[in-house]
Amino acid sequence: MTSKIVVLISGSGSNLQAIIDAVKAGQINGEICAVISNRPDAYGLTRAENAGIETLVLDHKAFDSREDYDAALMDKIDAFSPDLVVLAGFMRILTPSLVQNYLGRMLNIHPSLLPKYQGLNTHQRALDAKDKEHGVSVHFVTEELDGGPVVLQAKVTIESDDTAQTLAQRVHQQEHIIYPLVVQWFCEKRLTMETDNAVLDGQVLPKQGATI
Ligand code: NHR
Ligand code: GAR
Repeated sequence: MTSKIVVLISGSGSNLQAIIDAVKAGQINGEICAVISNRPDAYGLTRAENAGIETLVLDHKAFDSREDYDAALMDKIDAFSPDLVVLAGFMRILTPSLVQNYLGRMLNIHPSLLPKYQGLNTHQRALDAKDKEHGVSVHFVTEELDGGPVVLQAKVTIESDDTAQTLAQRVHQQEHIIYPLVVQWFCEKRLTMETDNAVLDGQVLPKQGATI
């Protein structure tokens, strides 16, 4: 059975593109049935249109509260009855009721080696802390922001002349490798979330996720 995927974005959508390409290449046994953006000007919408994928904009500015916004968002997502919801640079914190509704079938990519640097401005924070390495994590979404079980991480060595921009660029290259791979595992039914653990091929994954 082909898995149905809904992708949520806010911006450029380069991770969305990597997943589109992996579906097209037959690497992912899934179908992206819709791309939803909270920002009307997100370039990822154009990427989706170019790939012939249905797009929807649900602008958070048109809603009075997060609860109202998320209720509307849940309606839009549920209309596609997806097996998997993928956050790909989606920049709105989600309410507990929305997260509960998709528990175990919602993934996020976060640009840090979680549990380090939850939240925003991760590249600058890694530089400010004089870290030697940085990276990216794919995790299941739970109510705790960037706190759900990690599935896979990729590391990037920090160079002495790195800026937040140069570092972000190298992290992005890794993102485009690991996110399609994790989506592939999920669609192959090899990956599940069980009581706050990520499980791959029947094995509970360690806190830092799988090793590839
Ligand atoms: N929601 C829950 N409940 N749990 C997670 O793990 C989530 C989530 C929603 C989004 C992505 C996340 C990231 O990878 C994500 C994970 C946005 C913010 C944020 O502060 C923080 C983390 C993430 C996404 N957003 C501001 C807000 O008020 C808005 C910022 C903006 O619009 O630019 O929602 O880092
Ligand atoms: C990615 O670097 C992703 O890790 C990050 O936003 C970028 C989106 O890029 N996500 C977050 O910071 C979530 N808060 P993209 O739109 O080109 O995929």
